[in-house]
This record gives sequence, structure tokens and C-alpha cells, in this order.
Amino acid sequence: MDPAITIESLKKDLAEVKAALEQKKLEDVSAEAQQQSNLLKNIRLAIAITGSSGAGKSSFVNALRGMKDRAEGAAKTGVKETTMVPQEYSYPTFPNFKIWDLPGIGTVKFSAKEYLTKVNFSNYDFFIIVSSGRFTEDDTNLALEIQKNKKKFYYVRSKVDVDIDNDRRSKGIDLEDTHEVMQSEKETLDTVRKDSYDNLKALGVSSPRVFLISRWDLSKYDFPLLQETFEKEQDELKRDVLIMCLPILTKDSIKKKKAAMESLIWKKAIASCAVGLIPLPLLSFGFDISIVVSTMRDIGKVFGLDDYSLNILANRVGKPVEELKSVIEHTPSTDKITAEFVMDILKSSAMWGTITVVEMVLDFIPLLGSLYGGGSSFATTFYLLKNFLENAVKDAEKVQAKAAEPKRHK
Ligand SMILES: Nc1nc2c(ncn2[C@@H]2O[C@H](COP(=O)(O)OP(=O)(O)OP(=O)(O)O)[C@@H](O)[C@H]2O)c(=O)[nH]1
Ligand SMILES: [Mg+2]
Repeated sequence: MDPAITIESLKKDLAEVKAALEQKKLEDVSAEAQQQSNLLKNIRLAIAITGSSGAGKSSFVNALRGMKDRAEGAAKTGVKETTMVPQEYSYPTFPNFKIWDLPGIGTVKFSAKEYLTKVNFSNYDFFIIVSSGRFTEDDTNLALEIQKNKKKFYYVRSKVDVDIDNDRRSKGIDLEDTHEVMQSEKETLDTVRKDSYDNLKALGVSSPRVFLISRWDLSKYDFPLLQETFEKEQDELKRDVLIMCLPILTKDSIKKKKAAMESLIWKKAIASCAVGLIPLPLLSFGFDISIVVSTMRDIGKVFGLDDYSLNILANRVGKPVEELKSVIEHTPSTDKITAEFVMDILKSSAMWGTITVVEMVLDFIPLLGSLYGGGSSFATTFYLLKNFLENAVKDAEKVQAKAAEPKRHK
């Protein structure tokens, strides 16, 4: 396999790592890196979706998981809520990331305080309060109570696609008339935005913030902004987990995932030095191959290149999974990412030459030499993962492009 990254870009990366290392004591960096390098395993993240009956909660849960409503394991939609118990939906690829479909507060006839106790509010990192029309006093009381409990919440106005469609029809605008359609859409969104704002203001909310979404297309309307907002309002580690675990739903997803994985990779590389020397055949030095293997697997999952994620995406866009897989050039499925796979990469001469250069570059980071395992271990781990990441990003972009292509007609 040819290396996906150039020596120049690598030097730049390492200069950044060096700068970061110079700001802190090595022991601190090393301890922090070890703790944070396992964040997908150690950090739990749970989002709660609540709102009145029929607001579109379960549909939104499915949309957040990149799923169709009828996919296996999807939340049931369009049915009257029969259970009063919070339903948990997790990602098989990331078991610590959960989305909870809560019974609507109006449905259970509790006060906001009782409701939050019943649904175990401390389990959730933040709440999304969904309404498909006007927000109610139940919604705002709940928000107030959530705030009292020092948690974040976001008002989401769902089904804006319905409002847009209704308005367009009532104005008699033809779908072919692109300019008019866009103009009308903008007017509808402005109106819904203002109505929701006034509605919440009237209920006593001082500076309401409402995000307009449609379950049918999360790349549109306010979902990208909502995602950005809740990511921004999490602490750093939870934010990274959120970015890594949410499927690719918006244009920016891949870029954000890449940045999050880049910051993880150098922590992994530092952690790999601390683990110590594990001698390997062919190498004059040791490095922790299991860290490399597990991180490569994580990278595959983060970019939706594992079998489970590819199947979900294929089902969503109505294409055979093989069609999506056909454009993946570099990233193997999870079970094929093994120690042998990593050793095969190392054996390739192009890679070998580059690693030697990396070690030379590392001479400029004398600090690393003092770590157990030293620069070689860091260099190998960093380089292998960085290269794998660059390739996974390319594969993910191709899969997304393939998924977005209009379906071929037979
Ligand atoms: N057009 C459109 N329909 C939506 C949207 N979100 C939900 N729906 C539809 O609204 C209906 C109710 O959605 P659900 O997701 O079941 O609502 P819920 O809040 O879970 O309802 P309960 O569980 O009964 O409280 C379903 O028929 C959905 O398909 C949306 O964004 N756009
Ligand atoms: Mg529901």
C-alpha cells in the first residue's frame, strides 16, 4: 500500500505535536494521553429525546441513527405510545453512545419535577424537546426543570418539510418552478421560526432558541446548526465522542470526525510508548500493535466503513450494500483489521522508508526519546494510524458520494 501522506505534511503534524508537548510536563501529557486515548471505551454519552405525543420523537431517534423507520432495531413510529418507559437505542458499533426515546411529559401527567425523576434525568447528557407545532407549558416547565438540574436542553421544531409543502401548495406554486419554490421555502422557515420564538416568549422563556428540522433530511434546515451547538456545549471529551459516534449526517461530519480522530491519534501514539516495548519479528524496535489494531477498527467505525454501518446506510438510501462497498479502496472490514494486516503494511518498503524518516524527524522532539519505548514506538504508531485515517477519509467520501448518487433505473 502506498503511503497516503507526504513527509512534508507529516513534519507539519509532528511540529504541532511538539508544540503541544512543550506546553506541559511530559508525565502529565502521558497520563492524560493514556486516559483520553480510550475515550470511546470509557466515556458514556446519552441523549434524551422528549416532547408531546406524535411530535416526531421516535422518528428523530431513527434519523439520528441514520436509520429508516422500518429498519431492524429502529424505534417504532406513527403508533400511539403504549409504553411509559424510556426506550434505549444504542449503536452496536459504539455501545457507550445511547439515544433515549422518552415518553412525552403530557402523556404521563406528571409535574416536570416528577417526570425528570421518573425518567432518571441524571442518565442523560442533554435533552432535546421536540414539537411539531406550538410548544406547550409542559415543554417549557420541563426545560426549566432541566436547567435547574444543570443540564442542557434544545427546543426542536420538527416536520418543517410539512409546513414548507403546505405553504407551497396553498400558494399554488409548481414544484418545477425552482426559484419560486426556494423563495416560498425561505418564507415558511422565517414564519415558523418567528412563530416558535413568539410562542416560547409568550410562555415566559427569555431568549428562546429553536432549531427547525425535518426527519427526512438532517443535512437541511437547522440540524447542522443544532449539531454544532450541542457539540460546542459539551466538554471536550464528550464532544469528541459525540462527533465520533454520530453517523455521517451532514456535509461537515467527515471533516469534524477527521479532526477528532487526529487529536486521538497522537494520544494513542503517546500511550503506545507508555505501554512499553513489545518485540516484533522484523522490527528492530517494539511498539504496541494491539493499540494500532484497535484504533484502526475504531477509525473504520467512526467513518461508517464497518459492515453494520454500511448496511444501515445501504438500507436508508435503498441501494445494495455491495454497491457502496465497491468504492472502498483502502479500509478493510473490522474483522480483517488484525495484527497480520498491520504487519503487512509495515513490511511494504514504501512505508518502511517513511517510518525511518519519521524517526529522524522525531529527533527534533527530544522529549519523546525519554518516554519508555521512545520515539520509534511513537513514530510507528503515529504514522500507521495517520496513514490509515487519511485513507479512511477518502473511502468515506467516496461511499457518501455513491450513496447520494441517483438510483440507477433498470
Ligand atoms: N413529514 C414529516 N413527518 C414526520 C417527521 N417526523 C415525524 N413524522 C411523522 O409523524 C408521525 C409521528 O411520528 P413519531 O416519531 O411516531 O412521533 P412520536 O413523538 O414518537 O409519537 P409518540 O411516540 O406516539 O409520542 C409519524 O407518522 C412520522 O412519520 C418529519 O420531520 N417530517
Ligand atoms: Mg414514539
